[in-house]
Amino acid sequence: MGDYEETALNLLLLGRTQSGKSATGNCLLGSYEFQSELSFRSVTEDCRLCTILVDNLMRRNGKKLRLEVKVLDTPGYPNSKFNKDIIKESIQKALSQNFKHGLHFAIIVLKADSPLCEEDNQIAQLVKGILGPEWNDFTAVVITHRDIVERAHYNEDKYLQTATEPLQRLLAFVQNRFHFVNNSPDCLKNEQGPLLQKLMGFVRQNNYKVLKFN
Ligand SMILES: Nc1nc2c(ncn2[C@@H]2O[C@H](COP(=O)(O)OP(=O)(O)O)[C@@H](O)[C@H]2O)c(=O)[nH]1
Ligand SMILES: [Mg+2]
Repeated sequence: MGDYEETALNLLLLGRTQSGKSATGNCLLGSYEFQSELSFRSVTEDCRLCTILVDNLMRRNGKKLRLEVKVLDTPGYPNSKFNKDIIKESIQKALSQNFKHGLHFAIIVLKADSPLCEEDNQIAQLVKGILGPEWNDFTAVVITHRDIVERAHYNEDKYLQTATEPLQRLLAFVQNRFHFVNNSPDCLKNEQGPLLQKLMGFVRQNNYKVLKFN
């Protein structure tokens, strides 16, 4: 135990149905814990927590860092079955049950080829409703389906220049904390490290602050 420095990374996944929330959860965990599949309706009906220990990500203070990654997956929003109040209530309950030491980041998951429009910018409203007035200090954006972007021969920066006004505003609000992932099955292991390292960088920039509930 003395060989390791231990730290936690507590994350909440939010986004539309089929944006790739559960697949991003699996990428963060480096294994297939969450059910992720193609569907016309919302697949994930309840909030679900998964935890994993990651030992080989980085070093801190001359010791290996042992990272306890906790990921809370949530039903898609807007949802084909439940209204906003029910979704919000179930997420808030799960947050206070599972993250007693606080949350590092809520991650808004967006699919690279689904533009964030004014009408469906409700996701930012939901995050605000759940996290409160400091929401933008504790929010990051993960853009899935990077493979689509690559197939179109865009690099990430050039692709973001094509982003809609609501997405550009959201990214500015969250101080440009974003990361592109490719959650295709053969990429899971390669994508986990860069994603976790990026998030740990955001945590450091935030001076390891957490958002507490209750
Ligand atoms: N090609 C590709 N498929 C993805 C990616 N992320 C998610 N998917 C697929 O998109 C579908 C929906 O993903 P899922 O994680 O279930 O979405 P959720 O409803 O937001 O939880 C699944 O078939 C995933 O395999 C990605 O980065 N690239
Ligand atoms: Mg899901």
